[in-house]
Amino acid sequence: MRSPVVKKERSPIFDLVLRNARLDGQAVDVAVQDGRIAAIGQSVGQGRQEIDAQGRMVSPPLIESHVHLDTTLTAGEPKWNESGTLFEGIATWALRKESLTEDDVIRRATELLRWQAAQGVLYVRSHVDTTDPDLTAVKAMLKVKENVKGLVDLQLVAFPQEGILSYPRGAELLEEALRLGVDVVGGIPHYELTRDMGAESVKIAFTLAEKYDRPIDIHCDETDDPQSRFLEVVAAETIRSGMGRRVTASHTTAFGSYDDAYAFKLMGFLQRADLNFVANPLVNITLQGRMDTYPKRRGMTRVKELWQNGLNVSLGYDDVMDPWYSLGTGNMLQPAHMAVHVAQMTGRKEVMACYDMVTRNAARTLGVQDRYGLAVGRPADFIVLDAQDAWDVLRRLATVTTVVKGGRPIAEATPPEVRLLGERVTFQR
Ligand code: 17E
Ligand code: FE2
Repeated sequence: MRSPVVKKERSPIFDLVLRNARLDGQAVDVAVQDGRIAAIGQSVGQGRQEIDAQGRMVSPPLIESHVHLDTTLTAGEPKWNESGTLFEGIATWALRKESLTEDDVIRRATELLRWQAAQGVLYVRSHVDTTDPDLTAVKAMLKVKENVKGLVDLQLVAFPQEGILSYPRGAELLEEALRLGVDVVGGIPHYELTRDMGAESVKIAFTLAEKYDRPIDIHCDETDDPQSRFLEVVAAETIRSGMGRRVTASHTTAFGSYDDAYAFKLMGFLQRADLNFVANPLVNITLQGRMDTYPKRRGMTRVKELWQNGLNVSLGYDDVMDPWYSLGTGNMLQPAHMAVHVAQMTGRKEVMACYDMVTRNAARTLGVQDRYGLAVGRPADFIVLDAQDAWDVLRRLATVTTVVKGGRPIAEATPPEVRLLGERVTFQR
């Protein structure tokens, strides 16, 4: 493979120039100086280093809004999740946790972060299980966060997998994780032993968020049970606290099972709260619907309707090769592609919106929108994709051919070349 990175000698004025890229249908060059975007336009000056985008699309990096890096790369350990349910996943992870060490977590999480960075995923929000008396995964992930600085912008959520009130000292462990430096407060109200404990657990999460001045990201109503109504409690607490965009409700799959009268009323409250939503279509299409025969529910929140009602929705992979999902690569185009199908967002603008859900909407969820995006003065973090536009990216699950982080090329890839009976075929895969 011939590298698209070309060294230039003549009086360079920029550290790096990306030539002949496509942005909103226009051919542009992107110039980088001192790790920031210095110019975007036609025929900008020379760069010490130049990359030929060959007319391909340039985009801000992909963002992973919701993944579990402490559990990644453990599928089959110590056993496989045979039923495919959320609950067997939690029970399997509880077994794997017994032998957890910091080195084990650091090795696996770092490996996945490298896969992500190589595929242009440069911002990641990871949940980390706090229901462990030793907080082994928390301590390990805080080290990983330090280690990957400069490569991936990693946020950690203190996630009480076995409950805040239903696990021994669950609330204390959650608070200790925040004291140790975990960025975001989590919760799992639908898995608390009773409805009252679920509602109380949401209030505890908000109290901690206010005390430590941290955002919130709650695993909320991840069930097909239409009676699971903790999202309304999260909305009420968001309105009371005024935390708005600093609050995220993840999964909310029960919203896909609520009756329309309730869902319609709730949508108005959600708009008042103006919180963020994260859907995990790859994983929830497999975890949910498991107690249904037929018709079988899709087990995803109302992504299209949330988007149509002006709420911020982004997407997560959730799991890569762990007790909940044994497949996966970390490529964020896959959940976006699955969202198009599960949410039936097949209209032209709808497909484009699904790309936003793994880029700029996700920047809002993570609260990084002031340093994200292709604009002069922003950090020089961007990717080139083997595609014309966002629609084309999702149609073909396009290859990310170049990844630039902080003004430095950190990864490159060649799109697959398809041959038929020794001849080169004319379509692009
Ligand atoms: N834990 C949980 O409660 N739900 C999930 N989807 C995963 C872990 C992956
Ligand atoms: Fe999750």
